[in-house]
This record gives sequence, C-alpha cells and structure tokens, in this order.
Amino acid sequence: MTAKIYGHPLSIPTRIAQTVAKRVGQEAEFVLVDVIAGAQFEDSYKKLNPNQKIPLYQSGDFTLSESYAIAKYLTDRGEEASALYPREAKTRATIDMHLGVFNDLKTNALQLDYQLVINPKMFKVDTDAKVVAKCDATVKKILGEYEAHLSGKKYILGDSFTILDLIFTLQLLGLAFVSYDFGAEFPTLRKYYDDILAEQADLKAQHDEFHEGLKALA
Ligand SMILES: N[C@@H](CCC(=O)N[C@@H](CS)C(=O)NCC(=O)O)C(=O)O
Repeated sequence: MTAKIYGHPLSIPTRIAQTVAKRVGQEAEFVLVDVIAGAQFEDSYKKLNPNQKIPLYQSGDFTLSESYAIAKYLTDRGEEASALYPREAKTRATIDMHLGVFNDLKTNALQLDYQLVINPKMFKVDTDAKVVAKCDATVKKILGEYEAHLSGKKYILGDSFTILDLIFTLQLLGLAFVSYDFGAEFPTLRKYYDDILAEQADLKAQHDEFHEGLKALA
C-alpha cells in the first residue's frame, strides 16, 4: 500500500516530512489538506488526525503526525539512516536536543505566520501586537544562538550533514512567509543557508518551489 503525506505546499512542516521521505527513499503520495480553507477541521480528516494539523503520514493503518516525528521515523527506516540520524547514543541525543530548540523556533515562527499574514489577510482577524512581539523575540533569540553556534562550522554538528541541517534550512526558508530577511541580521546564517542550498539540490528545489508558492499567494 502506498504511503501518504497529508499537507499543504505552504507548510514548512509538510515540506520537512516530504523532503526527508524522498531523501531516504520512502516516497509517499501527497494529499492536499487545504488548511487555509479549513479542511483540517472536516470530520474525515479529524478521524485520521485528531489534532487537526498537517502534516500527517499514513501507511496502512499506521498514522503519525508531528513533522519531526515523521522525519525521524522515515529516516530510521531509510537507507541513509546512519548518516542523517545516527544511532550512536550521544550523537542522537545531541540531535534531539537541537530539535527541541528547533521546535520552539517552528512554533513561534508559525505563530508569526498566522499573526502577520494568515489572520489579517485571509481570515480578516486582527493581529495581536503582544503575541507578535513575544514570538519575534523568541525567533530572533534562537537565530542568534545558531548564528554563534555555526560560526566556523559547516553543519550544525560540525562536519557531517544531518537531519538537523535539513530541518533548520527549511525552517529558515519558512521565514520568507512573513518576508523576514534573516540574512540581514544574521550573516553567518545567510552564508550557512546559501552554502547548503548550493550543495543540496533537494533543498534548493524546496527553496524555489516555496518562493513560487509565495508569489502566487501575493
Ligand atoms: N508541531 C507541528 C506543527 C503543525 C502545524 O501547526 N501545522 C500547521 C500548518 S504549517 C497547521 O496544521 N495549521 C492548521 C491549524 O492550526 O488549524 C509539526 O511540526 O508538525
């Protein structure tokens, strides 16, 4: 049975799941859930994913939500498992530690997407300036931590490209949704991002597709 990834092209968590799936040879059929139109609240989707979010991975009667859980599961099943998400205990724990921080980045960046773009432009709901200020500060604090962490390093763990770089690059890409040019404030992150795109063709393709999608939205 073909596996499926339910999601939306403007959702970075969806792109994380799809990119990892392709990279580790676990390709899945894409099923659009139009979260802008509220399709995540329909009964048929709610039955599949009670938390009514995308992405969702489905293979037979096994379902998994949460982009990082999907990414880790697929990586563990795939051929590149050892390179992208090594099993050695300390390395894996270090990756999971960074993913915890990235989760904060993702949550706060998603809030900005809603506050600055989706609520006012699509749902005609007012922006909450206090929420924006708090999320913006958290996003920039985390970017500042990685600006320092990546100084003199090629990848987040140093010399080897892991699932962390794939996820972090896509999360940096997602900041374009709110037209935030992170590179103006964080030059090390700009160089890191550009270097990754220059060497990882699938991430460059994600960058191009996402920006095309944003143009269509404007
Ligand atoms: N922590 C979740 C976040 C999922 C999430 O918030 N997805 C957004 C789209 S990017 C969504 O489903 N939004 C619809 C809604 O909240 O109603 C993950 O990483 O998968």
